[in-house]
Amino acid sequence: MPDALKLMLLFAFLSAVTVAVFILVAWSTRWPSREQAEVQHDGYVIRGRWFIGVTLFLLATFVATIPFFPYLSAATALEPAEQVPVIAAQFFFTMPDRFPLNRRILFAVTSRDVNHGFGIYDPQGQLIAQTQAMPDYVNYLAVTFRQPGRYTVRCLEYCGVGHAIMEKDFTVGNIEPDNKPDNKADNKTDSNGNSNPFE
Ligand SMILES: [Cu+2]
Repeated sequence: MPDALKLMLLFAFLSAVTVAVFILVAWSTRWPSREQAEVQHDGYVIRGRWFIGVTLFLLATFVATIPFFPYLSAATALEPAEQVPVIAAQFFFTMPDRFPLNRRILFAVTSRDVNHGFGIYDPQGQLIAQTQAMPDYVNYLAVTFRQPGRYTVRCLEYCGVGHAIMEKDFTVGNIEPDNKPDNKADNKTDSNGNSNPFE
């Protein structure tokens, strides 16, 4: 079908709808008019039912989506976390190069100078977690890495001339989890024998 014909048909259809609406309105005025109080009463009834319907709908939606709230999983998945200090500074991050798989890591993020961002990107380049690095303040960010590979931390807040190159790579891989994840004070080395300078 040529475009011109399509346009013509569309125009004819919309015209027909418009004319039909006008006819409907004209026709509706043939009924005897109603008292204002009566119309108002009907309106209030509709409004009351609408209010109950919307309230029930919102309540049901709220209840049905509660399992998807991040707060719940954060509160229930309180397996022991390995706390890892992160210090941001113009224009680098001081933090370990390797992290274990499937282990809850609690990043304790602060800054040495100005405000920075601390955004973790997975191997596909998607942002999976982020917080702020602030001077004289520690923000905690819990992350469990479920996928091995190369991750990148990027500063997400403009912090000076070197902001654009402020990033840090780290590897998530098969580091043997130790048997005392909740007592890191006794365990200053990882499975490779490297000591963590922040512990
Ligand atoms: Cu920055």
